Amino acid sequence: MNSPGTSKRSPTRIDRILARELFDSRGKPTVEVELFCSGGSGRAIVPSGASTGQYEACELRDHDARRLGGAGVSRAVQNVLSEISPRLVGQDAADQAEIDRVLCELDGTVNKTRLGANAILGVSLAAAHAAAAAAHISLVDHLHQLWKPISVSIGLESPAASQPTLGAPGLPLPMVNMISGGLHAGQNLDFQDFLALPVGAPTFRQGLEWIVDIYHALATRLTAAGYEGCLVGDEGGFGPRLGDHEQAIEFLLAAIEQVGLRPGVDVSLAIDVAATHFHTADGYRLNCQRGELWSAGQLIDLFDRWTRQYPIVSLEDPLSDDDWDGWREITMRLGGRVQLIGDDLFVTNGARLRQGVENRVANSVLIKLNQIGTLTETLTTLKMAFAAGYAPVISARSGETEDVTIADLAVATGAGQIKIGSVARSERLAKYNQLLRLSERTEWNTWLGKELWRFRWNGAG
Ligand code: 2PG
Ligand code: MG
Repeated sequence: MNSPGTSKRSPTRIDRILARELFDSRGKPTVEVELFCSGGSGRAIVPSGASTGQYEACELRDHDARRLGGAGVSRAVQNVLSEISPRLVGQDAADQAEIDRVLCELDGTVNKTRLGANAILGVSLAAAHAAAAAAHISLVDHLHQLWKPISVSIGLESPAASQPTLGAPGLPLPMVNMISGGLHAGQNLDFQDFLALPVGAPTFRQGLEWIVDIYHALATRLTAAGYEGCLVGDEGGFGPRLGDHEQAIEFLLAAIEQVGLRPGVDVSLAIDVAATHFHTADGYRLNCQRGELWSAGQLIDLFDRWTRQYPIVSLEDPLSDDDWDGWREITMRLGGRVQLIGDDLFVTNGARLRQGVENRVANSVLIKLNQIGTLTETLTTLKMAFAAGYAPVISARSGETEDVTIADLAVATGAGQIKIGSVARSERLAKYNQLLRLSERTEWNTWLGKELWRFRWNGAG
């Protein structure tokens, strides 16, 4: 019994919240939040994108040119300390929905421009880590408990949504960046990521080992061909100055074959086109094509041809985030046989995803926590994707840290796919390594990659 005058305190009661400015994998300042409950503490570091969509939640930076090129996040840190902390101390960190509701209400803007989505997400995720620690359970267990009861109805449910395996926990198929262009590598390729997917692997670990072998074979081939094979982009993928996009695809296919694997059967390809960043008022400007302006229709024709000619099973942001007509057309033409992922298009935002479902645009959605700014909103968008039959892909950002939360999130929600970057650089490997650790536990090690039979390429469409 408690002595008079004291009441028994819940282990998940928030006692204190700290925040600090740290640095991400590009050497840019970012926010870390550390949240202390009576029974345990947790912390989270917020990532940052380069090819960001215009509809993303606000990443609050200082814009004070006297320090760190204006990229400092001391205002966001201060917002955690002086506004968010006093409001949340005493609350229950285990009640994630309430924490996130309070955070959104306190901010009071549509895109979290007042306090900053970087401040808000840091607190939201640190609360989840602390609640798990205070309850003496792992983060993946805690996230699964948060995930299960979330229910959404968008009135557009697909029959696929009733499949029992969807959203059950398990290990995701990794979509691994091999060759980088666009804003991530600074060389001449317009399209951002050329990725490999170990769709025929019998286990997650085997799939990752294949990818590591392919990565090293690719380095050797690029170097032998006179390209700077070992220079890597922001996500650890190689950034050679190739002549055109087809060359990137051919190099990747040759590397897959070199290690004894079958393109399209064991390992398929994906491209993150990231078209928003080369879209102009007049059309899509392609440096690879001597600066020519292409229409959406011409790009769609190209992707139609490539997805018949090569084992490419997934295209992300093939058109820009405002090109709804182009998106509708590509979905009509390719959507029945190719995964079409909306990243900049949907920005993990439930309202934009709903608009996509209503307009029959895309068939898959990229999920990035910092595009929307709280864990609860992220989980809700993810549930919405399942309900609509849109395949979700959990994704890292090009600016990352040692924080591995997304690995646990992908397993806990059974999202089915994860995109972390390449198999080089520790901010990427930290997350793959966490997935390998989780693969040792029977309750989490269902290999969802095996169920993605649709990613086997049949060469014709
Ligand atoms: C993307 C991501 C990750 P960024 O476009 O999907 O590859 O890049 O974080 O720069 O938006
Ligand atoms: Mg993208």
